[in-house]
Amino acid sequence: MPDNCIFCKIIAGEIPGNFVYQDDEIVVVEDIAPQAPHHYLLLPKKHIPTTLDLDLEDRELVGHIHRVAARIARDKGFADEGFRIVNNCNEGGGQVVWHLHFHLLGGRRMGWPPG
Ligand code: DGP
Repeated sequence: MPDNCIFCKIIAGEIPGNFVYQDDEIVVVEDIAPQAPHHYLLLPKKHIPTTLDLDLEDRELVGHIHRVAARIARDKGFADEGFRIVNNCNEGGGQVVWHLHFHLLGGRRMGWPPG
């Protein structure tokens, strides 16, 4: 685990996070700066810096993340109205934390195109 990775520290319980789900592969926490009434971060426990660093062996992990996102949207009651799953990749894509994560946003109408 890299010393300076804030998401690795949340996963390890070294800094606090509001966990809504976890299993052997991933954790889901509330985003510290929510951009929608529901805003969760889906984090693989494995440290992967960006989408560009995904290996063939991570195929199931990424699928699992999306299935868990759908389950959370259903469980929290905002699946039917619609939601968004976002991955920001690299600085130009809006990424500020270098540990792969997917945003799950819901509870309001989403605009398009995104900023
Ligand atoms: P991105 O721009 O895609 O790298 O998104 C990073 C997100 O991480 C951003 O929405 C804010 C969130 N975030 C940053 N620091 C923390 C933290 O310490 N705890 C939690 N829960 N979220 C954080």
